[in-house]
Amino acid sequence: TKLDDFPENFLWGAASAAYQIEGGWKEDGKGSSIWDTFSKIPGKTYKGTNGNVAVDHYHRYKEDVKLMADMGLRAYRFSVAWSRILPNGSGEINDKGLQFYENLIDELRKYNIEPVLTLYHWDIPQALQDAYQGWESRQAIDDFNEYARVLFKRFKNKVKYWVTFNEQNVFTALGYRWEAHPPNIANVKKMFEANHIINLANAKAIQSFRELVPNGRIGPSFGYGPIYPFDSNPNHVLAALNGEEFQNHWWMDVYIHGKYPKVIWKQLERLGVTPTIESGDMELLQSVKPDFLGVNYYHGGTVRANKIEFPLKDEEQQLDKDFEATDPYLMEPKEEQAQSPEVPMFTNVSNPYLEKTDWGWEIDPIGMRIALRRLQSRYDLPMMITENGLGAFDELTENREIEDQYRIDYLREHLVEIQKAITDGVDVIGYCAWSFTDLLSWLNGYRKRYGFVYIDRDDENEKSLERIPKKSYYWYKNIIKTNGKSL
Ligand code: GCO
Repeated sequence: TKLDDFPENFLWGAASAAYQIEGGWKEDGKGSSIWDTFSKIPGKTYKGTNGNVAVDHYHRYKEDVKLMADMGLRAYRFSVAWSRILPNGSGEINDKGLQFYENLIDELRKYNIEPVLTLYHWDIPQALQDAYQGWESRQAIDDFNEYARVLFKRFKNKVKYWVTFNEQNVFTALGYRWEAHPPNIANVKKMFEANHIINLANAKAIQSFRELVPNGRIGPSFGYGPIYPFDSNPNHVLAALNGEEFQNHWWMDVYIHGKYPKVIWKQLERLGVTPTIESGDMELLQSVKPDFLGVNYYHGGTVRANKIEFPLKDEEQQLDKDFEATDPYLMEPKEEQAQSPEVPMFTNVSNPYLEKTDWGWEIDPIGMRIALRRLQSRYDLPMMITENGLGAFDELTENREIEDQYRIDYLREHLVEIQKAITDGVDVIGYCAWSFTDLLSWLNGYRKRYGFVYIDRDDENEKSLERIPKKSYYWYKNIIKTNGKSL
């Protein structure tokens, strides 16, 4: 089949997050966030790296936006640091913080780059964590709403696209289950409670948005990956259905339909970890619907039936071992519970058909098309790819260039699958590659690079922080210029 062209106003973009690029962590009245605290706990991040300086975007945003403009970028997704706007989380507004984002937005608009503003990219103010344990308390719903309303009012005429929460599935799992992100907790019950509270915060902020920004577009960005069965054994197919509902629809159904999937709800009931539903909660969740779905796509997952009832065959042992470190949340009870109702719904394995990145992430461009197709069928909303990209060890050549052909290949293969999905009939409105410049990887320091623009710094030294466009920068520039025809 001949492929359809990308839509005329397709938002060719790139993305970032405040903590990963800004630096200026105490500048102009900014308060601390939970990441400012957590990254300083010994052993939590690679070589103790943190975002105190990051890539100094706070001071160099004009230079960065100029590079975007020279590239022809049509959209730039960034996040606002809540603790710049409300240093104590609520109450006093810090105008200098607002001014920074206003300057950034004005600079983008000067070059006709559409700002895509993320309200929450993982950095709740430390003051709210101290006051009431952050997302564990319902007070966070009102405080988040207050923060969102400040931004809605200030930027309603300058920003059309808004993202509420970035990868709620990722930050709640890593933060409340795996002690890998702040608030550094390992408690499944708390994870589900916090999730529910964040769902309510999401809905309430969207209510405010309808009132204050009637012509804007808002939606969450979800870290989505399609779940595949290990093979056509119906037991594995059923496990994949469980995985898909548990790892994806548990969140997305709430965003779009205001309800939790019944099958997973019953499983959580059996485990005694359902969140507390108060009267009015479900009505609030059902009262709003996003305008679009932000999809962060890196890879999917492959699962098999649980290994207690369906023991592994010899040849499956290695696939299983690869994933031992990342068992899916609570779906893997201890062996002694095997006879209880807590039979795991699925077991993650690695996919024998897929190559991996330097960081062990599966490379699966077709999964992008499958993702878009599944989400279009289930939710029927326009979609924006709000993240997709390759983390790699980029090395400067003698001429101080970056020959990142591997990144070009990766992005091109994913974009071709997006074009195929569009040809299939999926409504995709934009693509924000992750990321524009290199930035701080939350747990992996500065050596895991994603950007179109190299930053001269490493984990120990800030060095010159010079910006050096990579080969992929010029490649993407041409893709944008031809509206994808040169793919
Ligand atoms: C990393 C991650 C991030 C995420 C992003 C999620 O290495 O730290 O890949 O960069 O992609 O922050 O929204």
